[in-house]
Parts: sequence; structure tokens; C-alpha cells
Amino acid sequence: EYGIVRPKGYNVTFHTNPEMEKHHFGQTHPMKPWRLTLSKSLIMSYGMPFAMDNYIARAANFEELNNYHTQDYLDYLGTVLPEPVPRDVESANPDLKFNLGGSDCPLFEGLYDYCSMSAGGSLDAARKVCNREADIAISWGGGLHHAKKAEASGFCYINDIVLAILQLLRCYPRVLYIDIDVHHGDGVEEAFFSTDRVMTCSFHKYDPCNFFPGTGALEDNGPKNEMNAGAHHAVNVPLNDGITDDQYAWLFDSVIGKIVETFRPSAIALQCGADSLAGDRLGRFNLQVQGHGQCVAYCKKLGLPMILFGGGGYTPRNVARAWSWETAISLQCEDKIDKTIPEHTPWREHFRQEELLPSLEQILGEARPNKNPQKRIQEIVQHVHEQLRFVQH
Ligand code: V1S
Ligand code: CA
Ligand code: ZN
Repeated sequence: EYGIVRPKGYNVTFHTNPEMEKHHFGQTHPMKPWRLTLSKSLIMSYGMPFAMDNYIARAANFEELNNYHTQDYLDYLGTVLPEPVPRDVESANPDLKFNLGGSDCPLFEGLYDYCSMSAGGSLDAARKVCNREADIAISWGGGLHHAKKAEASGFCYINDIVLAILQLLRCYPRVLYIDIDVHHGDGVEEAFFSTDRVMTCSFHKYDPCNFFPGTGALEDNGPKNEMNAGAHHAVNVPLNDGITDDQYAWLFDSVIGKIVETFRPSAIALQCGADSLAGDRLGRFNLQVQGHGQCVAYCKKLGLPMILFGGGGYTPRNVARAWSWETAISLQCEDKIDKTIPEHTPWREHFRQEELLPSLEQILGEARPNKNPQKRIQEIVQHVHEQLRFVQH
């Protein structure tokens, strides 16, 4: 009824699993898988599923997870049972096996299923892009960028992005990974540290002592040894609290534009963590739905095959707004979208807690003071340009 039609000349695939959304990390934990239900219901209310191919993500099997993660880690992840964490045993407990069971990466009912469904969605997305059945494939249940080969970290247990990029590398010579989550994409950077076939670029809040995970300085650009193929192939954009849409868009275009010119990627993997939006429970930036979506729009214009992943995002209504808007951008139906949240959304009442006529673009949240001087933003771009002089493909 919104007249949203399939975009001409290209295809979008959408990968979700309603079972995944039913899992709970625990009452006080910021990661709420039902934000995926909220997002999908808003996307459906706009009629967007009519314009794309929708798939129920299958669970990835052991062998697929084992393409990156170690057998030991997966065996443990598959067998360990939830037990109540004593209040005083905090997540920084060094005795935790594979960092599982603390407050950041708790053990909960169905954990292994949750992880394999998240990875399954992203693997399905990668295969669609590989087979040229999708120009853009969307996996909002993925984007878990902190997980390591044999360690859980920051709400992430299985690195679905690494698994998906490994798939892309079977059919594309070079993949560009971009990460707009407010946190550093350390797990993905680490996985591809020693190859020149993947360039990673993360934009994040950086404060080594006070903000998770504490890595991702401007000067961390991959292996220091020039003989290592991965040298210069990690780009880091460390930022401060309160960055605005305009500054972010300028940075994003300057940095990604230069990377595309020098690295010449054949496919893009874009992690769209929505915790970089203003008003996020954990984030510190001032991005609006518009500014966040601008990054997706910029990448889409490059005309390269692309996967969109989810990631962080701790104010569920804002997550749903951003990912709905970015699904619309993928479908090129931004102009057909009514900016007032549709009347018949099952969640309309939920959004109405904010305003009588809740809007898709207008997110709640106080603006934070912007602690990013323009001079510093320019220095960052300068550094990245100098770094990329070493990269020629
Ligand atoms: N920031 C933050 C934060 N908040 C929590 C947290 C809060 C309540 C809980 F019940 C459980 C955890 N943990 C953190 C961070 C991890 C952030 C992960 C972001 C993930 C992503 O968005 O990038 C991708 C999905 N952890 C820490 O800061 C570590 C601690 C050092 C401090 C907080 N305590 C709870 C654990 C140890
Ligand atoms: Ca990031
Ligand atoms: Zn995050």
C-alpha cells in the first residue's frame, strides 16, 4: 500500500530468524535480541518485504563455525551450561574459560543456537552476494565484531562477520570491511591482520582506559613489519564524544573515498552498529538516523556488491528506526517512506511513549557536547591519506 516496489536492475536479500530474537542475555544486560523483532516489525509495516527476497536464516553448523573459531572453543560453547553468576564475580575475572560466563558474555539458555543462527544469517547473506543473487544482502542479526578465534568478548561469541568475509574471499579478490558501530571492530581487524585481501576500517569512540575495548588508535594500521602483507591494511578512525552528522559524513566520505581509490575493493562488508546514534544507552556520539544512514547511502552509490550487518545498538526504538531507514536506502525507496511511524505497527504504542506522532527520523536523546575539534578531524584524514600511500592495488 506504500507502493514500495522492487528496485530496477538489482536485488536485495533479507536474512532473519525469529527464533534468534527470543533469547535473553539477562535482565540488566544491554543487549536485547528483541530489538531485532522491533526492527523487522517496523520494516514490515512499511511494506518493504514486498520489494526484497526474504529468507529465514538457518543455523550455521559446527564445520562452518570452525572455519574461523577453534574446535576447543566451539566444543566448550556447545556444552557449557548456564549457571547463576555470583554478584561479586565480575566480568573482568581472568579465570573465566574463553571469557565465557562473566557479565559481558553471560551463559544463557540456548546460547549456542543463538550464536549459530546469527552466523547462519550472515553466511546466507555472503552466499547470496557470492552467487550474484543479491547486490545487497542484509543480516541485522549479525555484526558481532568483537568475537575472537577462541574467545568471547563484548557481547559477541561467534564472529559472523569474519565467517561471511571468508566466504566472500572465495569469489572476490578484495573485500573492504567498514564498521560504524561506536566500538572498535577489533575482532575483524585481528582476523585479517596479516592479509592484503581485506582492508578493515573502523570508526569508533576511542579512550583506551575508559571505553571498551580500548584498542583502535589512529596509528594502529596493521603489522609493523613491512614484509607482512597486512601492513597498512587496518584503518582506524578514533573519535571523541558528541560527533555530529556533518562531521561524521565528511570524515566518512574522505576516508572511504580514498580507500576505494587505492585499495579498489571488489565487495563491501558494512557493519551498521546503531550504538553510534545519539541517545544510545552505551554510545557517546550524536548521530541521527540521517547521518548513520548516510554511510549506507554512500557505500550503495559505489555500486559494489555489499553485505549489511547489524551490531551494537542499546536503545531498541532507535535501532529499529536506523535499520528500517537503512533497509529503505538499500531498496531505494527513501522517498516513498512516510516519516511518521505507520499507524498499524504493532509497536506504535511503544514509539508513542516519545511523541504523539512518532517519527522515523527523530530519535530521542539529549545532544552531548561535541568534543571533536575540526582540526583533529582534519588530522585524522591527513593521517589516513598518508597511510594509504603505501597501498596500491
Ligand atoms: N560500555 C559498556 C558496557 N556495559 C556493559 C554491561 C552492562 C550491564 C550488564 F549487565 C552487562 C554488561 N558491558 C560493557 C562493555 C562491553 C561493550 C560491548 C559492546 C558490543 C558492541 O556493541 O560493540 C557489539 C555488539 N564492557 C566493558 O566495558 C568491560 C567491563 C570492562 C565494564 C562493565 N562491566 C559490566 C564488565 C567489565
Ligand atoms: Ca566501529
Ligand atoms: Zn558497539
